[in-house]
Amino acid sequence: MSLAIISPGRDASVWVENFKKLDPSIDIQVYPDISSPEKVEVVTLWNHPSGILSDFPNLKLICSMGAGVDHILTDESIPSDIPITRIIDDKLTISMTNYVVMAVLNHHRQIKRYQADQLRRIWDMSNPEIPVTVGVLGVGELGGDIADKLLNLRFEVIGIGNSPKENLDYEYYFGDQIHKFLSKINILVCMLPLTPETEGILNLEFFRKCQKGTYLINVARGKHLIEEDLLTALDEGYISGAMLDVFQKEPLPVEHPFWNRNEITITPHIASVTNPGAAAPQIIENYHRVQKSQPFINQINRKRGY
Ligand code: OXD
Repeated sequence: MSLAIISPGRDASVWVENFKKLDPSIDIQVYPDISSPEKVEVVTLWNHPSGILSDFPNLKLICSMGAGVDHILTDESIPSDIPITRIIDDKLTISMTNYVVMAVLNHHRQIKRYQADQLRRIWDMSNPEIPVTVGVLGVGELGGDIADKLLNLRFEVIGIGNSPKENLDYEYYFGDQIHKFLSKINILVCMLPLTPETEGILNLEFFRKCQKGTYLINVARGKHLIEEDLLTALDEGYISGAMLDVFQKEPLPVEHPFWNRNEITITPHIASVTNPGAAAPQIIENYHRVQKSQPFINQINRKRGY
């Protein structure tokens, strides 16, 4: 039995090191040097070449190397009965929450305005805070933590998801109440998983339901956003600015119009980066569970897509 690592363009050696530390006996094959595909029962993936998993006739488990699994589910050649797991890790959650808290605070305390004032030596004490109500679109593992932490900082927070939830300390909507949700908030944080239902959800029709001046934070996936619609929504005033960590195409092409828009702050998909040291134990635990035919940890629901 062996574990294959397939993450083209990423350094796999740090993963191998962490896996070996946890289980020195494990046989690991790293793509593209897979010499015995028939021995591979577990694969761990990040942006694998589509279709490649059909090379492994004895595959029993697919592990994402990150929190998201959309990069796996878009490969239609993967048989529907193979379980898929993802990484759930406190460090990932903390980084993501800190990033969003930073983005909310930067907007609320107008850091761009004061940076521009500094350049022009302007001392302007008027209106130092923008009053905000933060809407979190998707309050799962990561979005739920963001909502809780913002609430602890005494922000007004409203969540929305696709199923009813109980015992939340903030107002929560589900189902088709998006209109009501958007009419109450002026910072929108997209934390949705990427599925066929959520792809392109941040589009012009959606933005036109927002209160004028809403600030957008997207740390989920670039494909949630129709990028040219954001430019129109900025021009129309529905969106006043955005902090974006994810893009339709990454790295963001140098000629992309977002680079020239002062209202948009860009970071290069660093909001929350998987730490192999923290993620490896979950993958090795699941590898051992394949050997013992036990249920997996952090398995996603393939029908739901997350
Ligand atoms: C992830 C990511 O899903 O890095 O882990 O985006």
